[in-house]
Amino acid sequence: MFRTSLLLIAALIGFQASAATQVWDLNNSSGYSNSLSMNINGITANITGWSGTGYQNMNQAWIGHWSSGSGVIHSWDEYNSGTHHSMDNSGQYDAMLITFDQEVSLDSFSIGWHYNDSDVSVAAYTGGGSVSDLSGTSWNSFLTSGWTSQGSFSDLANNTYQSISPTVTSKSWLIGAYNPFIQNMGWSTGNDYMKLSGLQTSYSTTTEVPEPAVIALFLLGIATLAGRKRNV
Ligand SMILES: [Ca+2]
Ligand SMILES: [Ca+2]
Repeated sequence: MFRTSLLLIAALIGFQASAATQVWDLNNSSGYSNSLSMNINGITANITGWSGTGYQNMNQAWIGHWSSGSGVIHSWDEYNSGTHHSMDNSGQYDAMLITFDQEVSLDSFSIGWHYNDSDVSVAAYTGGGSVSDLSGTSWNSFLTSGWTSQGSFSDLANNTYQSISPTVTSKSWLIGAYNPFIQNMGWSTGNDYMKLSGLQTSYSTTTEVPEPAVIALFLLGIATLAGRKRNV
């Protein structure tokens, strides 16, 4: 009886879901670094750059911070060769690995600058846990290493958030210049040059919402029944 009552009380407690959202600003002009760390309301994001030709293992690249967004630079040649200081797919496929300290939904992103074409691929790590190093992975083995495509987006406009509609939440996300190894859309490659200027993430919070009046009435009923039983 007591156990059944507890279960019934639990059923009367509601759960109210709400979403906390975060906007990560990748516009700054601090130069370039091995990684970029940010914190919003206790959530941390660590961003690293990765580049690879396709069949060889990727190498970590620098993140370049510019006033119109951040780019991925995998060599001094790239640093010094104009448009390649962006996140591009000319020569090598560049991408940013964003690792959060909790599972989030990557809901949208924006670019602040592009040259020529502006096509992007997005993936989420669905292998459990998180990933902060892609050095043992090639783009060719990417989808068999726990990563799942979350869509490709073409002809992006500057300073406009593009929705992603992800199918999962994850601690690790990847966003890169259009990459057919992530999702083959048949689009042109070698001509996409972009700087990533912003990310929007969210996570859901659930709060227990007891319904006091209903529970009080229910407990009163139980007490009355128990009293009757004793009196029999
Ligand atoms: Ca680059
Ligand atoms: Ca393209």
